[in-house]
Amino acid sequence: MPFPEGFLWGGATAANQCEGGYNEDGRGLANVDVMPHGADREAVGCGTRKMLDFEPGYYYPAQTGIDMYHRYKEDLALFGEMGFKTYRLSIAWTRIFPNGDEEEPNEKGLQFYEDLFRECRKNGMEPLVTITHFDLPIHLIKEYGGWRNRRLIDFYKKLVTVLFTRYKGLVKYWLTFNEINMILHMPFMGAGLVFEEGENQTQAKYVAAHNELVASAWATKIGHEIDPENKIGCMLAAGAFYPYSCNPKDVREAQLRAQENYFFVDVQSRGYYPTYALKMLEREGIDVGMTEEDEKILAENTVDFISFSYYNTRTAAAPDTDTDAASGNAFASAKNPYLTYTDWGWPVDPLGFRITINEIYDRYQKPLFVVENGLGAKDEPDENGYVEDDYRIDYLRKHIEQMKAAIEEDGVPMLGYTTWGPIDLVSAGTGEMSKRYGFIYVDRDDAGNGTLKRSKKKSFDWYKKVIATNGEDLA
Ligand code: BGP
Repeated sequence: MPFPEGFLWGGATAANQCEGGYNEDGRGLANVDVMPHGADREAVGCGTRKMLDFEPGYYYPAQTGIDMYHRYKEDLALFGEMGFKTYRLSIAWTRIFPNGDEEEPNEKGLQFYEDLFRECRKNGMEPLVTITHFDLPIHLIKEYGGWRNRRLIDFYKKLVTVLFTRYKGLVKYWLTFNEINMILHMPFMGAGLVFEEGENQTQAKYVAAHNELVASAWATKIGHEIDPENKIGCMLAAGAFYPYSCNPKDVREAQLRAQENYFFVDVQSRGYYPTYALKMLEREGIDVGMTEEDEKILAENTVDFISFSYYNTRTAAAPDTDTDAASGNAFASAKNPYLTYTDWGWPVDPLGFRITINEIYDRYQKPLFVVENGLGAKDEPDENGYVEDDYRIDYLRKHIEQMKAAIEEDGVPMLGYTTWGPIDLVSAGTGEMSKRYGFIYVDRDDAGNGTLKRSKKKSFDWYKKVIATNGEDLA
């Protein structure tokens, strides 16, 4: 039997992509709330188009999400029916500290997540909690400049202290920052950075990254002190970089891109800056503001496990090589002619999943947790909301097979696997609803029309069987 006893099968969501209720029960405004659907979303997410409030003429999908704030009992019951052992969700920082720098937390926000965690347990699911999934109180951006300001470390410490204390015994698995490497690609979404004309963006990104890395290490320390049972992990947007060809120039480029990506986890897992990063920062003239205390905190508080999302591999070609471009999870890369592509142009590479798993385990030698994997596709529901989503089943089956091989044949220790978006939700990259990942269909379109009614797709029963057989029956 390849999957270990107690392997945590489940699904993953993020607060801002499903909760809605953006202004209820004292919740404050966050960066993720003001990312509109449509052409300007990317520029806002990248911090080059300043949008710190709702503006007329735009539609903001996070305001309502899929209304999980009000419907979570129904949704968790459906996850429970599929047999989920775990449910990964994130906390909206602004429900706990609406502005981010208050003295006292908002009780209604704390109560909401307490109720939700109890409901998880009632349905047989271990909560897996992302402390920050891209969200940041707008006030911390307006007042402090987002994560480029060291003071955010203290606000984050306060947030995590409140969370670890309040949910002691109720939550054991925690992730500090979702896809921490996303700072480099979507800096407003990943770190609340809005750039001024002519600003050195690389400098701002690495300073923000440093502050998040230090905050993450503090969270690990505080979490272990409050409850030694806590297991605290980091989270990487993963995907191996292939060289476009065996030309050493392409191979070197792939290596550089991989280092840029692994930098974050190198620090979180090993406890110090890797030499290649120190040299790069020196060359670029970047001072991240490392203090002696930072060094000590980083060194003494490395993560317990490594979690990551995997959607696709990337292909790197030497600069000035003439290649077609492919999209992917926030990273543009060269088009790999050996792969097929999704409706959104993302490569599909199940064997790359096994390659990525091995690469990460070789590098860190810590247990792995796959906390996102899935297919964003266009679904055609019938009049009852049923979708014959064989393409989704096929994608997941092929990926689970590769994960199985990584465990069984390569011996990689793995804690669990949560698919992205077990219920349709708002896409982080595009703000669309029509990019669907779920086993459960949600009646809502890209403009916010629809009843929000939930219905099971074909993949619902398939995944239920996969879990019931602990990954033995993938047919
Ligand atoms: C990851 C994020 C998720 C999620 C997923 C799918 O980057 O952690 O929040 O949305 O990708 O991406 P998208 O929603 O753009 O299809």
